[in-house]
Amino acid sequence: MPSCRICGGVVSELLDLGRQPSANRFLARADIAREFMFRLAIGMCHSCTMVQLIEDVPEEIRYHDGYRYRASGSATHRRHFARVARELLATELAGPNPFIVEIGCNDGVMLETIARAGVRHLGVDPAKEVTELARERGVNVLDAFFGDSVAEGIRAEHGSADVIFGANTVCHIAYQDSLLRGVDTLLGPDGVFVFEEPYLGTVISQMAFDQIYDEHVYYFTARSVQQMAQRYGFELVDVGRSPLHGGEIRYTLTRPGRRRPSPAVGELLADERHRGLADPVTFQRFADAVAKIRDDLLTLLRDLRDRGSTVVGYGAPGKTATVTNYCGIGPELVPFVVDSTPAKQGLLVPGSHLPVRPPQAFTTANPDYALLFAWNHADEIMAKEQAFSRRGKWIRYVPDVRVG
Ligand code: DWN
Ligand code: ZN
Repeated sequence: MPSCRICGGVVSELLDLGRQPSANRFLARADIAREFMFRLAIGMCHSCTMVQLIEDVPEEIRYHDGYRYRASGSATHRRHFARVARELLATELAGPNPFIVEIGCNDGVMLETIARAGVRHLGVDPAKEVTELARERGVNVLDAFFGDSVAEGIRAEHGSADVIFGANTVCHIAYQDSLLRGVDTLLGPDGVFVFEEPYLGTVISQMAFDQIYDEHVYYFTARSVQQMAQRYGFELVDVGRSPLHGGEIRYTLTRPGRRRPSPAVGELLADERHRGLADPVTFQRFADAVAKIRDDLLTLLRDLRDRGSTVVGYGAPGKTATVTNYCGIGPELVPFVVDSTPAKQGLLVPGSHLPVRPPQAFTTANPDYALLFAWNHADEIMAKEQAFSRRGKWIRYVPDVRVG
């Protein structure tokens, strides 16, 4: 039985999604022969309830210079992170000469607003292609994996931080010990560590099994985050909801006793107990529902193929790798997928090798059906693709398979 990365406890397996690639490692056809694959499965720790990958993928494979994800790739995200930045400027960064550090700043979609306000800031991210974009936005960036030694360097140069922020980053980092020691080193006595991440509660309620992939080492709940915080000398004092990625939770940690915990913490913990988010039975039901989605989606796509209908994939998020490799969806069922990210176009979806093309190819192909992989951006995409919606049909698979 694997042991927990956080507390060393025993981890029991909950769900196996089979052989899978690194989800955002889009590749050229010439690189298929040496493509990295691993067993994508999750388990829960009996002691601290942290849900985590059974096998993890080395950081260097996941976050390399050619990392393809652009956090500012949608108007929804740009608006959200500008709002987050304004909130921080009006609260935690309202004091004298404030300093904020963002772990995993990607292309600077959040720090851009902080920089424009003239506030001291530093983004830390190992993926050079995206940090270049951040610099072009006037953001100060350090090309590195955040951890305790990097934190010491930042503190020596800039002093302590009032805010350490992370978005869709903290649950991506296997070595939580070094990360939280780094936060301890860098954070000022009254500072806050704020991070918003995919929420296990949403993954379960929305059957969003495609949120499970190599980059997501941990699947946080308020309970597992609270336990982890206590282990490293912090206190969970607030939780909030974020609409991104189908519904995320924003956690606020401080040093113990520095802030009165918000009632929202107790309410979310109670809700999690009520929903059985640490109960293996919940996950057995989830695993059964995920298997049904696979069967229903495959049956539908095969029927459409046999009827001569055309299907094109819409959006190539990291989630696409999980669903296409788990279901065995290849180019014979979905000839290609379109995505607005230039860095992904002309490459193949990892593992299933669906070709990725620019959005115009969608209009040119004029398909009968569009399989919506970027379901968390449905509103923005529906607004864009009204012409298609009038004559074509959308296929969705989260929380169940439906056409409409
Ligand atoms: O956790 C993570 C979250 C933050 O983002 C990272 N590990 C990786 C990434 O996950 P993802 O790839 O699932 O993210 P998105 O935001 O769901 O990706 C959406 C994709 O859809 C992008 O590749 C852009 C594309 N897209 C598009 O082609 N047309 C998006 C919109 C809005 C569009 O109109
Ligand atoms: Zn544990």
